[in-house]
Amino acid sequence: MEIRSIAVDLARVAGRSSATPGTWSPDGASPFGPGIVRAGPIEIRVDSVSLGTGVRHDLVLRCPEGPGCRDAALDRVRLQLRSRPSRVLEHGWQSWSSVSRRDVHRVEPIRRIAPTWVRSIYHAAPELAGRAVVGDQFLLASDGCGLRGTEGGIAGFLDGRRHLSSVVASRRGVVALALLDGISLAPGQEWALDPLWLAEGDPGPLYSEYLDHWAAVAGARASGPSPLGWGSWYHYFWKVAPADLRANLAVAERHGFELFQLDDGYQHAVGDWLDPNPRFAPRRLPELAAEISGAGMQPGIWTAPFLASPKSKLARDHPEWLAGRKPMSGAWGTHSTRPCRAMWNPQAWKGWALALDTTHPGLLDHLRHTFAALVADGWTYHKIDFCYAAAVRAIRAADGRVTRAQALRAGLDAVRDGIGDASVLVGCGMPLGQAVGVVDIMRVSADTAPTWRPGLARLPGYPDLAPSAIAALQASVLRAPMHRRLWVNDPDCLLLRGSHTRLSDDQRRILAAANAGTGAFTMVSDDLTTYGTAQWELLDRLRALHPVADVPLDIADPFATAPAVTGATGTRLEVDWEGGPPRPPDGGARGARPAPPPDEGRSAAFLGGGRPGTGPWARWWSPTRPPDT
Ligand code: 9PG
Repeated sequence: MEIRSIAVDLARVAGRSSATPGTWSPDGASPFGPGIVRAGPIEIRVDSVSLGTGVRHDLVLRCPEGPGCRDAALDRVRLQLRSRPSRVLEHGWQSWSSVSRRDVHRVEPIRRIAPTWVRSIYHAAPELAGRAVVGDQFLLASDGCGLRGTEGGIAGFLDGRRHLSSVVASRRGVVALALLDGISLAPGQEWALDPLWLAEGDPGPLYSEYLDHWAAVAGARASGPSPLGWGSWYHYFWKVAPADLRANLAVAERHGFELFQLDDGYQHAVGDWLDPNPRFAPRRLPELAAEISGAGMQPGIWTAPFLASPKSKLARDHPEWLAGRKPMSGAWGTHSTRPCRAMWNPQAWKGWALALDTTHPGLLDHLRHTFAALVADGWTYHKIDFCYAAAVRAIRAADGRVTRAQALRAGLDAVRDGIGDASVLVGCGMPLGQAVGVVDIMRVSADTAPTWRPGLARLPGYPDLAPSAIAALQASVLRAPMHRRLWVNDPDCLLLRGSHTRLSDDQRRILAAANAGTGAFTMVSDDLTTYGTAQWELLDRLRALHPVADVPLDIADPFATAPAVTGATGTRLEVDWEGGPPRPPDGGARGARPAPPPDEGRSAAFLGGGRPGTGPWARWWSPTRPPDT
């Protein structure tokens, strides 16, 4: 892939009559290349250096001295690329967003009628939802690149600290967007974009190489812990009570769990993380943390640091910490009287939750103190959730001066400051680009559920995001190469229970194989007192093979119907979550090495369920026997 042309789009600014929307493009049709390009009054310095198989492009915007770009609000930088793929990986913005293989013309127009706040939580550029196939942060193409257009390729930003980014694919080609959110530059000011890496070749190897470069540039924390854990959410949900925790804690202790994580449901209101609700008040949270460490496990707690309920003490005492709602026109502006709504959760939270303004120094201080207090209470493992809220389009105190990416990163840095370097940070509902280098573990999928396919409660245009095993499985497999490159991948909890479930034995075995094959970060979220031999055997097996499974992973061909995920230790997962009719043996298996016969007897370790041709199936095996089996 190469850059063909560049343009800077300007935003409308409410109340600033001098600012006109429009586009600055370079004069004439000069070919794009390193050096200085002038677009309208702005200068863009381009440095291109070869990096591995591809080329790294660094672009620096500069506003010259003088009145030229005064009052101009920069909406986005648009880089038209020379490639025309027909099939790409639609890689969503945050943990829960869609990750799916798509033909570029399959745009899901129905997403346009999803409410604005829904589109805003799944996409970096919600206005493109239902209008184009987009890869946020990066786009992987199966074809359409190279001289003859037969090769695959990738266009990906190597960092996300400066701005959000989207790479748009259509029949007309590929456009990489740096989303600048209306920032303006002072005369003489320079502003660097996050570096962009462009490469052509086999999509599988390119995907891994891209992640290596991204991790290096962004300073990933990829060597953190991967404990065997228990979480409260997928069995007890928001009704979790201390008695449930105690019952599970006793069993978890007997079985040598390493982590015990309390999820949503203990707090009085979203936003007030140090105030428990009446169910928890008598036992107080610090006592609970002490009980968990007393049982030999790390105490983990869930929060949503960038959200607040309108009923919370935080929202009442500090209305100035709430982000404001953008006017419907989409114009940028600095005033709003209405708070920005970032989630509607009638069951768990009885209504709306509002987005917080992480450009506000007072809120950042509050976050540092709150998280330091939680650590002082004994919680050293933090699952921070709904983090996209700090980066939805909203009006923030520093509006016009920082991008949404910078606002989110400021919030994340405050949380990390509060918990310190030694605590474990897990991102959830988290935009990927801004979290690299801050989180140790990252949820890489939508929520799981004890049903294979999504139920009827599906959002139009987003059927694959409704809680289900398949929702978690698909994204976790397609994002497997991020494991131990950007962070430890969290493929969401493994639900092994035999009651209160619609998963069959076979489906649970498929999920266990997929857990092993996507890095083996294992959290269960069942009532452990109901576990029988089958559950404990499967869990013991996963635990035993953890050392060989928890390694950097590659996908031979991300576009294959049944992708093969291979580990540096020789492990191999083959999985087909849709489980269509049988295909010819090499159907879609371009680039894959021939598989050894996956029978249990001949491999040192084996997990699997289902059979090709009869529905969903998975098999995972390792050539080396785990040390303690
Ligand atoms: C707690 C849960 C669990 C879970 C998280 C996250 O769009 N939604 O309404 C929506 C609600 C909940 C949710 C995701 C989306 O789940 O992924 O593990 O912690 O919050 O509330």
